[in-house]
Amino acid sequence: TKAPLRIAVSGAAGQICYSLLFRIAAGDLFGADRPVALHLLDLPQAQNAVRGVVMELEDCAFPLLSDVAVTDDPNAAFRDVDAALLVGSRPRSKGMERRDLLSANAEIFKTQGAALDANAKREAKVLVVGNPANTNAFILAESAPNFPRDNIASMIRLDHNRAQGQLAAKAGVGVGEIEKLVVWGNHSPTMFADWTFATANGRPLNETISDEAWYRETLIPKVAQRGSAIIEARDASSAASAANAAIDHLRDWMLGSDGRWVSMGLSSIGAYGIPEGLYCGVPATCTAGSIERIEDLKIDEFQRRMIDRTVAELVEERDAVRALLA
Ligand code: NAX
Repeated sequence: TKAPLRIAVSGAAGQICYSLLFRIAAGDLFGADRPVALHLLDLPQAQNAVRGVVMELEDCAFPLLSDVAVTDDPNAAFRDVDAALLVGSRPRSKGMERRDLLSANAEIFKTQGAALDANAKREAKVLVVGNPANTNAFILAESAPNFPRDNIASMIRLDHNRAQGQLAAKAGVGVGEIEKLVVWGNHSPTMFADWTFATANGRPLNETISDEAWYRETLIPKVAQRGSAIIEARDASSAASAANAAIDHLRDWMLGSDGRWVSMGLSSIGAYGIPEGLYCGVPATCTAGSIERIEDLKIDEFQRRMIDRTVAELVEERDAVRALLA
């Protein structure tokens, strides 16, 4: 049998991980012939709860799960891992200002960046899920100067999958038939779900659906506000779908996307007027472990306006956090 892939997962006691860890252990990430080992990271006060999750993992008797380690030390968690899913972050509590939220998370991702730099293999793939995901990924990268920036990404895949589901339903096709969809920008209500290049069975989607008003006034805001709609309905934020998106993102990245476009929060190289180094949702394809950015798309005036708006928000977050870290 093959050697296990080692995966660090932070926020292990939280609700996303209550779905994510079991799916990884079941083989949904790397397939049924690849054993996995989990390094579970959470805060000192959550260690007991993590041990409960480990008992349940044991009780599943997953044949692929080779071992599980539990720690509150990011240095131990990131040692020798092939991938890391950074799900844990500080949620907004009652009365907390946006500034306090940014600064609490900046501290977390600064510490984890230093630990990543000191301990992880340079080829490890790191996906930031915890919010504010784009800016947390930015801080992580800034705090890990010797770790390749392109091996850090932030998650916008849940928004991509949400848009894909809505578009398939509207077009009356299977979700798998939708291609070349892009979600640009911040994982926040300013995100831009863009159907301009999208196709259904190879045919342009804006011709198949042919309803510009629906696209602008229903689809785009619906995708942007889907997270709030789920909180409203469930009294808890999306968890199983977030875990699923994290698996989709990491699997495509490590095993390849088979030529399909995916949306990923990547460190900008300056394309589309996105400032260099900013973590921003953009289109890409992947082949086993490497990302190819799609950088030559022709952007129309509406796209320009929508991209500029979400990028402006990211720049504002970055500048606020830079000031806090200085
Ligand atoms: P929970 O509050 O259920 O769990 C978070 C866990 O993280 C807790 O166990 C907590 O102790 C732990 N944690 C906090 N600080 C930590 C640290 N410094 N090191 C290690 N662990 C730490 O949240 P959950 O619903 O699981 O969501 C986790 C994060 O994902 C949140 O920030 C949430 O906003 C974010 N999301 C991001 C999404 C995206 O698309 N990028 C979508 C889903 C989700 O909203």
